[in-house]
Amino acid sequence: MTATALNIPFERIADPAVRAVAEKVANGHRLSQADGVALFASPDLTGVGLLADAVNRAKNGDLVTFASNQHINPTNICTLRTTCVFCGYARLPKEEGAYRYTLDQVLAEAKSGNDGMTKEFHIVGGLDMQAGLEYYTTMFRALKRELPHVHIKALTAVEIAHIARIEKLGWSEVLSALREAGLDTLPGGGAETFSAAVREEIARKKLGAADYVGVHRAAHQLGIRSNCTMLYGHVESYADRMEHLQMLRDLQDDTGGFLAYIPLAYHPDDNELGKKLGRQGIATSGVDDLKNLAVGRLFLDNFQHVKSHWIMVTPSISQVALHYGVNDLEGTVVREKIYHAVGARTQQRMTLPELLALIRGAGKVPAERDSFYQVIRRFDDPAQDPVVTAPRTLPLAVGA
Ligand code: V47
Ligand code: SF4
Repeated sequence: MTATALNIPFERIADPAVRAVAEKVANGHRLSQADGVALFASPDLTGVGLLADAVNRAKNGDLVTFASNQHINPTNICTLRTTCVFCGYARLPKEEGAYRYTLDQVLAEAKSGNDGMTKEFHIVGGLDMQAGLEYYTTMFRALKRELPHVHIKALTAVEIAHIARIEKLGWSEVLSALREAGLDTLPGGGAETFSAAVREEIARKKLGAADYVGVHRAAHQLGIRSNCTMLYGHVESYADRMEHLQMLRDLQDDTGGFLAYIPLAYHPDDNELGKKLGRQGIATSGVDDLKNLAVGRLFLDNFQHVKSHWIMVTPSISQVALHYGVNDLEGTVVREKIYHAVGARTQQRMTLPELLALIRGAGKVPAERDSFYQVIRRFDDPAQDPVVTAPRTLPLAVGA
């Protein structure tokens, strides 16, 4: 990627607290958790953004990448349905709307996708007692047989631990068996916010922070790369966010196995937590979305890539985020369900021309990447863009 020298515009940073953090960055010092809290607390959003932008430009230049990916959610049946109070996607086995795809349904969805453009399947779902190791190994083998060119990014750390528990196997055994069947990388979901007190309130019974990190460490040790996330904008404090980022940075120091960091904006509709907080219809603010991306970029100095999830924060905020430290956008997606079950009003897919227009509108250069963030093709010249005729938006399809 086209990196440049670090060039921080100190004169345009108004808040002395942000300027103090900028000094540390300029001198090559790592940020502390207190620095991160100061950035979150600062009213100088522009200053925080300028700093994050300078750091991102030094790492990634003007290039903004995206993947031709396709989300598949094979089951919404989940044993944690009543205790993950922020989730609107999960169902109990006999509840209305519960579904578990057969292998044929997974293959049909995989092939129905993206006019043959899909290069990555992003497969996540619920903790379903009937979806154990064989369900997923059979699925991955079939996907690789039918669509061998497509990368499989599948199963959060929480799902890996669930499969290990029901099969009475260790995490590494499960990961090895899945890799043998075709798993390429792990997505970053399931992290939520690591603080034990926050987890108790929003995700009681879910895999704890140390085990989330442990599963990713086990994957990295096997050579399986992964992403990581943080769910923000619910009951957590700034200090909770920084404790979370510290754990991610520490693991990255140890293994270098994370590909990207993706902050996930909490959506309050159609879930218990949203009702309890009186937040129905009130999503995270654009300011907080940008701050989370920028602080992630600044604190996670050992990450190359920070991704904005346009489905969760809207395409417009994702576009602006390209000036707040972000160098990667969630890709084409095709048919999103998890956030559309909790109030996301964004479209469920993005076509290539829409992604190109979004990135160019921010004055950046779009590039399609593979799942390991290697650039496949740059789109420097709009006159050379391929002609794409895919429809703009698919019908909303939550559940099966
Ligand atoms: O862990 C659930 C989140 C995640 C809500 O690795 C919610 O590239 C907001 O794994 N409001 C799963 N978020 C999604 C996931 C993911 C997404 C994008 C990119 C990547 C990647 C991974 O969805 C869950 C949870 O944090 N989620 N409910 C909600 N109400
Ligand atoms: Fe299940 Fe994941 Fe929803 Fe929790 S967030 S209820 S683990 S699907």
